[in-house]
Amino acid sequence: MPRNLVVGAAQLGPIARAEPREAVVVRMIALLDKAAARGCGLVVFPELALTTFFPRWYMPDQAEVDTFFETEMPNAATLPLFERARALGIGFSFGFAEKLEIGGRIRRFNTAILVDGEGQIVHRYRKIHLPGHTENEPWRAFQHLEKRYFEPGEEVFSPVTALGGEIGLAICNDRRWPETYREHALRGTEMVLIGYNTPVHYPLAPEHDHLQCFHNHLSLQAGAYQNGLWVVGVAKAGKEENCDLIGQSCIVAPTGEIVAQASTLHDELVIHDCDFDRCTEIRANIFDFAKHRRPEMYPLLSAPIATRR
Ligand code: CDT
Repeated sequence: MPRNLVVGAAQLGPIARAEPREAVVVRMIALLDKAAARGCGLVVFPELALTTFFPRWYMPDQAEVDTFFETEMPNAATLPLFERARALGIGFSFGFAEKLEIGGRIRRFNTAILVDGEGQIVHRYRKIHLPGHTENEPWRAFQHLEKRYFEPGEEVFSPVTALGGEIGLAICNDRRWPETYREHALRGTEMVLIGYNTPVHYPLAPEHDHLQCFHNHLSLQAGAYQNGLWVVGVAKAGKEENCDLIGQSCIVAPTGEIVAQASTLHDELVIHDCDFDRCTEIRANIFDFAKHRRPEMYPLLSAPIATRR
C-alpha cells in the first residue's frame, strides 16, 4: 500500500516592511488554491512567512520589534488561511515570530507550525540554531539580529505522525547543521519541512556570496541522502527592502536528488508526489543505522564542547 503525499513547496517573493499580514495571507491563499488544483495534500511556506525579515534592522524600541510578533495562532490575520486550507482539506506549514508568556515570563521564538487537513495545529517547532548577533553592528550592510530578538527553542527535533507520514520541522539555519537531519532521522522522521530567509550577502565572509545557492542545495541534499528522508526547502526570495534573498526552493528525495525546484524569485509553487516509503531505499541499505552506524565511536558528537583528543 503506497504511502504518498503530494507536497507543494510554496515559495514567497519579497514582503515589504509596510505590507500588512492580511495582504501576505491573500498571496498564501492564492498558492494554496493552486496547490489544491494540482492535488497537493501539504503546502509548505517559508520561515517568518507573515512579515518582512525584520532581524535585518536594529530596533532599540522593543515595542516596535513586537509589531512583527504573533501572540496567538491562528489570529485574525491568519484565520482566512486556516479556514481555506480546512475547506480544501489540505495541510500546511509556515513560520512566524511567536511571542508568548511562559511561567510569568515573556518569551519570543522563531517558530514553525504544521497544520493538518482539519485545520488543527499538530506540530510546533522553535528554532534551535539562531544565527547572527545580539548587538547593533553598523558596519554591516544590514543586520542579522536573530540572537537579539529570539530565544533558542528548547525542544529537540522530532516528527509528528500526520498526513500519512512522520513529518518534522526545522528552520533556515538549522538546515546547514548535519545534526538536524540525523536527530530527526534517529527519531523516525520521514520528511523535514524547512523554510528559510537567506541573504545573498554574508557580511562575515563576503567572498562566499557567490556560493549561497550552492551551500543551500548542498546542505539540503546531503541532509536528505545521508539520513534517507525527504526534505522540503522553501525560500522567502527576491529583493526584500533592498536585501537580496536567495530562492531555489526545492523538494529533495531521500536519494539526495532534487525532484522539483523553483526557477523564479517570486511567489511560486513547485510540487512533487512524495512516497514516504522511499526512505527505506536508503535506510535499509547504505545508511541502515542499526547495522552500520557506530555511535560508540562518535562520543564527541553530543558533547557540549569539542576537544581535539
Ligand atoms: N534566517 C536564517 O537563519 N538565515 C541564515 C543567514 C545566514 S547567517 C547570518 C541562514 O543560515 O540562511
